[in-house]
Amino acid sequence: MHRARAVFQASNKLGGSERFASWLLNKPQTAAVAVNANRLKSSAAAEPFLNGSSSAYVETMYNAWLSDPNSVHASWDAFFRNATAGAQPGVAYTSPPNLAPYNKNEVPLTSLVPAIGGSTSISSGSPINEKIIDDHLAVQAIIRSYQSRGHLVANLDPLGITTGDPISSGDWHGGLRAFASEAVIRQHVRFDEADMDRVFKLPSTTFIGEKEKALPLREILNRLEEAYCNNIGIEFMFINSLEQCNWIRQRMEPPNVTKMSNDQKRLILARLTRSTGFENFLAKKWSSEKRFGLEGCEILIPAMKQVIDTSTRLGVESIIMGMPHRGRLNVLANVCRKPLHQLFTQFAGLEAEDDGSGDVKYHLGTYIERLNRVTNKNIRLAVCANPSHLEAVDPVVQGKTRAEQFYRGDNEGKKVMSMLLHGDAAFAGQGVVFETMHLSDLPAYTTHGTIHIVANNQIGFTTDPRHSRSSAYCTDVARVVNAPIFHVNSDNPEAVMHVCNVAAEWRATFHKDVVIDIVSYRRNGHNEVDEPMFTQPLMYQKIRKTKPVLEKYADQLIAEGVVTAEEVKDVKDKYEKICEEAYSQAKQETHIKYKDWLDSPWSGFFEGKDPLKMAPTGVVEETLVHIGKRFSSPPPNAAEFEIHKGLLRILKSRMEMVENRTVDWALAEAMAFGSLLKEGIHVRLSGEDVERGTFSHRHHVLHHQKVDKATYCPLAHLYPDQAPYTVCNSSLSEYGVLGFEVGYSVTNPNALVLWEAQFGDFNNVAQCIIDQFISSGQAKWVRQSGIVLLQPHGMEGMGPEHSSARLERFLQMSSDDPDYMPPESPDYEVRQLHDCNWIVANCSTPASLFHILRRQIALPFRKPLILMTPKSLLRHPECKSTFDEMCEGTTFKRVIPDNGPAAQNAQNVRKLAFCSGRVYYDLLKERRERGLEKDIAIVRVEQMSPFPYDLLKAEIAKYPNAQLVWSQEEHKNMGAWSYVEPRFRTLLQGQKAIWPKSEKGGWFSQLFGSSNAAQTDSADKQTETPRTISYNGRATAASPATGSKAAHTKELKNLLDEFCVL
Ligand SMILES: Cc1ncc(C[n+]2csc(CCOP(=O)(O)OP(=O)(O)O)c2C)c(N)n1
Ligand SMILES: [Mg+2]
Repeated sequence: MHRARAVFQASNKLGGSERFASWLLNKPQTAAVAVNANRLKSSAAAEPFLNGSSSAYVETMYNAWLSDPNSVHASWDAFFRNATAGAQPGVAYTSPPNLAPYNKNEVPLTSLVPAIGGSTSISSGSPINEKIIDDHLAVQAIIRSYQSRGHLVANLDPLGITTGDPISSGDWHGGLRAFASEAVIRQHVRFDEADMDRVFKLPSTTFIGEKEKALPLREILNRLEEAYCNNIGIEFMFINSLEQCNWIRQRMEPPNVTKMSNDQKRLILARLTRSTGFENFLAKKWSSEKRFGLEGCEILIPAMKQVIDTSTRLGVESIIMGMPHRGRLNVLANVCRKPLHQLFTQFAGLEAEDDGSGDVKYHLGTYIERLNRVTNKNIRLAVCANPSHLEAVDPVVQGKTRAEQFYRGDNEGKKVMSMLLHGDAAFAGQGVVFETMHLSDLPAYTTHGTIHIVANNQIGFTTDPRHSRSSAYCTDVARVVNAPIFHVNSDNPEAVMHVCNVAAEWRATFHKDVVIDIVSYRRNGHNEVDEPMFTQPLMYQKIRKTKPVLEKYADQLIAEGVVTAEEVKDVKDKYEKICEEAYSQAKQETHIKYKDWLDSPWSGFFEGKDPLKMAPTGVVEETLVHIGKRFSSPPPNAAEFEIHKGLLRILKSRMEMVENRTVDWALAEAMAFGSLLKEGIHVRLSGEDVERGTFSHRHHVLHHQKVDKATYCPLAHLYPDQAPYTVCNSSLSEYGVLGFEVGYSVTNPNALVLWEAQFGDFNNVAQCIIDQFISSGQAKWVRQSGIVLLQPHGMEGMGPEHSSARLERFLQMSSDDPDYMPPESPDYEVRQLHDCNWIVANCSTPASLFHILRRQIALPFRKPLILMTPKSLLRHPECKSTFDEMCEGTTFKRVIPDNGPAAQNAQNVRKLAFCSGRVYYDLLKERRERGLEKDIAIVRVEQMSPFPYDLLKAEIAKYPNAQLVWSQEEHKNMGAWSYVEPRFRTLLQGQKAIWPKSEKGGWFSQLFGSSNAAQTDSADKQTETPRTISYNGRATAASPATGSKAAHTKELKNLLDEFCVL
């Protein structure tokens, strides 16, 4: 053992006192501590027990003592107190007082000394034996080293191709590496054979001994190797909580922890048989179809089922899952137990019976409620539909999980949990993983722990880990949230099941994220028609020689006598028969139904509803007054609750508005929210700085100026029986948070979920969620969402990124056909809304805001609403509405006609300008200042998409002699122009023929029948003398806005000059 000590000491490059000083100086310290440190340094150097390798131990003690003197033993406390108080060198140490029982975290000095086999003990009163202390410290250091570094040498790769020498090559990020323990864990310590049989006391931070308090060194090393360097590699020592570290050690260190009963082994084998059999069956029947099979990681299915079993046993009733392409069909079939024939019909190329454009089979979601036969408890399983965009579904799953927890009152996440599956390349490469992880512990976003499973096949399409990440593991992102990470070799099914159990228990105990990294391989190419040998020839040579895990495990269990070869075959044949029967059943089907693949059924929401009937959005005045007053009042305990003086002024002016029966933007928004809350609709507003509002206009949370965290939210206290109101500042994330809110919004149709972008085009960071989930989600997955995106938008000289929310992009993605004018009918508005993919609006009045928000809930279905919101209008004196525009009988105005002198003198109006949003107020002012109120009419298009053809047609007809212009403040290649222009053309010139006119009548009557004949005529008549619309606005540009204030002003002036030209 002396060599151990020698090497250990050699590794301490500095002598005891220097080293002591160095760590003192490296730590951030208060001034007082820093002064004392010098004294401590000299004092320490003179203490007989402080030298050599023990200084590392003392360092730990001192650090602990600095942060909490009670955390170290009384003798250390006394020593550090004396030393820092200036005790002369050599006298700072005092004998320990009477040794009271130790706390869990304390390590008594005596425990360092062997009780068995050792010859000396400090408790006997004899001088401290330096060698014994050093030897024990060395053993402790080894134990700790295994705990923190054992994973580096664990045998994790079923292919065994991880090679390399990290020490000489310095290459730590070439994937998983298997290195000898000596090199990685015990590099500073060498043992003689004679040391191996010496017995050492085990510290309280290890559980390898189970009931044994001391073990021979040989046994210590064996057990550590088994726990940390076998088929499981654990990363957990970075976790800040000692309790959590001990919890993991307790579950991973005792000998034989992964041992399973024969019943458990048979269950694993049966599940593995199904998982393998499913892929084999698909490969046999549809050999050239893409299915992104699971071959090489078939253990994923038993692993997920194990997590579900353990979690249900611990009280979970609902699990929401998100996963990528790999093995998805297998998960649906064997984890969710989706009827096999439904899955097989997806391969038959059948047409869909219901609406929508559908999606490829390995993106579809599902929802199933069933009895878990292992736990005999009911369980609900949902797999969220997702796009190809890897990891994009992560925040969506979290939002959905959070919502389900919220609506069930499951405040601690005991009943509802999420499980996210990842590919190794995507988990490391996609930033949204990080964003999602960072939501995991935020009060308004936590789902109280997610179980992440990485199907780590050590490849991403054709790229291997050396080129797909700079981190040692693909899971390193999880370290930021202190999630333990269990790497496990997929060829050891029992080890995999053990970590699944531990992960599920971890989640149930600590309600924090955990990662299971199943290290496996991909037997085929990226998909079934890909050739992997082009790019990974050596890896695939190895794979060809590797037996499937089912075979290996079956052989193992046969050898152990747990099952017979006949039983193995029997289970396999039975499953194949089930598949064959489902295959025959699938052949009978003539259509597929997208509804079978819905992940969030809204039971009861659609039933009995007229799909074209909308509830009124106006409310009784009393409600407006009540909400307005509450919203304008300080907290009821105002005397004790001190709010900011500026806020008192804001509240006062709000109250004055209420008394004058008027509202500004913030008040209208509050009244929309408040009236919905009164009706039992949960409202959730989330986004960056939304509580106050980016432009300091909202103030939904009032802060006590003297008491930390004391807040008051008026909208949460409007009525005793109101629905809950959630307003929450989010992390600084768009992609993650918007995804989260989309997930939230699809859970409960009776909720208004809003996400506010900070301003300008920051929403484009969340483009994937906008494109993949919001604009196309219903078409692909028949899943509706009423999410509202509030997008501060306006050209106000704030520079390129703070101006435009990129209205044009949202409009460009609107699905209403620019060449098709729906036939007029009394329910025109709701019919159009029903058929569109989303609503895009740019409102100009608080009343419009009020109604359009309420309309989201009044509709008998749900549609996303993209709402451009103002900045300067928040305080614009003219941007006010009266209660008369919001009371019973009033509705949302898709178009606001001119109601001034121009409208009264319509025949003589020379210009009819259409516009939307903020620019209206600039036009209004200019027209007034130039005395053109009789000559120019201004009509506001509040709802841009779906395009209000019916109302605009009437407006155009009202001004027969006016030239038509579209006025916008955005550049010509931006804003609404490219959207409205073809639609106005259709309105003015008639619709384009979809097919040639027939003998029997026009194309229009063919499409819509003779009742539309009048419209056909008028369209035909109009084509004789077509009116056209021209553009009034900024020129085209590459950047959304200029950075120069002067250029901005000039551009605006040009726009307004042009507007006034008659
Ligand atoms: C955001 C995104 N970028 C690129 C792709 C294209 N793509 C599909 S699968 C794949 C490789 C994924 O590798 P990994 O995450 O390891 O999963 P595996 O296929 O190995 O299971 C890539 C790059 C994608 N689907 N999504
Ligand atoms: Mg992969």
